[in-house]
Amino acid sequence: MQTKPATIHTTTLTRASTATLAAGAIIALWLASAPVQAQQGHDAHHGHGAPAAAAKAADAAQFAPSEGEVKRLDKAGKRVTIAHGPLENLGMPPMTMAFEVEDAAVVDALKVGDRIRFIAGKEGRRYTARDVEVVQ
Ligand SMILES: [Cu+2]
Repeated sequence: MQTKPATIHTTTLTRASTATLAAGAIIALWLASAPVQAQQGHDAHHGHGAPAAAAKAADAAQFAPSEGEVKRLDKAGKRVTIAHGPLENLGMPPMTMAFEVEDAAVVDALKVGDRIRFIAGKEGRRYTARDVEVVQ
């Protein structure tokens, strides 16, 4: 008569471990996809406890602001040429290069020689500057 309850107990244990394994697999998948989400800038909208904290750290590195000096303005092309310092988030050394901005108004708000802080990004083969602000 004691054999039957013992069998049930074992089955329950097995089910519990399977559930734990499944949950682990889901977290592993979520972590694997996190860097992709960070590049697309969607991480800020997620809130998943500990994994979200890890993603937030990745976000900070991805979106660390860079500094530079405005060298050339191209309003029609919505491009700003910047002599930039090291772009740690893109692994790029200091150099002068053109960045695309979202809006011609960003170009309008700048003058050649302005020292700026901005968030450098890369979309495909294009380099972008977001959140551009003049440093006083
Ligand atoms: Cu560069």
